[in-house]
Amino acid sequence: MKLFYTPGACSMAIHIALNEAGVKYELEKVDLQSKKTESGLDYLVINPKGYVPCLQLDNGEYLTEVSALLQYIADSNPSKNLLPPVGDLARYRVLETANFVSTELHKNFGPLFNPALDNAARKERLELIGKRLDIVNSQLEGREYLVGDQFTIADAYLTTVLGWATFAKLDLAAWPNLGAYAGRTMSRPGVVATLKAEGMM
Ligand SMILES: N[C@@H](CCC(=O)N[C@@H](CS)C(=O)NCC(=O)O)C(=O)O
Repeated sequence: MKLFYTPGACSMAIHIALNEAGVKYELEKVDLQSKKTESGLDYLVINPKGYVPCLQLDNGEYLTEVSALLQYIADSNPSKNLLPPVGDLARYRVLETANFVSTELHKNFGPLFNPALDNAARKERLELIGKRLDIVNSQLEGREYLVGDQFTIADAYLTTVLGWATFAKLDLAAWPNLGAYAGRTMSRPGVVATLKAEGMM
């Protein structure tokens, strides 16, 4: 498998899941401005959507979309318990949370990376993200991870998105459970290996 990624972007969730699953993979960096990969390939030929992540599977096919890729990696490595089995209610709790991270957090952070965003729009966006973080902070009350005591694909995704808080000048101290959680997930060997490989630490 080969992961097409951009350091620190949402593709990091896939990178974390691959490391947590303990599978072998290659990495190829994508420049999102030029749409070229580090080996000089035209990324738009690989993934016409133009964004990361994209995973080249062992059969040569390309698979995209964070949520689909996370499930693919978890279901291909069931012994790592990154996603409970079909039929187990806990599976749908993990998917419920991963979807929340995708649509309510990831997508709301996106515009903050646009330097043209004016201050009023930025403030409004940060307030909305804050309300969503209130929900996650409550979900983490008395828990190690988002769904119980097991690190899952939802945690791989949230860990990635929380990494954007510093850039967005969002102080996680306002959400004590989240701050403690970020400290826990960021010190997992699979996450540390990911951060190092992406040059983020
Ligand atoms: N729907 C996509 C969204 C992925 C996405 O937002 N990727 C961002 C990085 S976090 C990106 O590559 N943006 C560059 C672009 O859209 O050109 C998914 O879930 O995988």
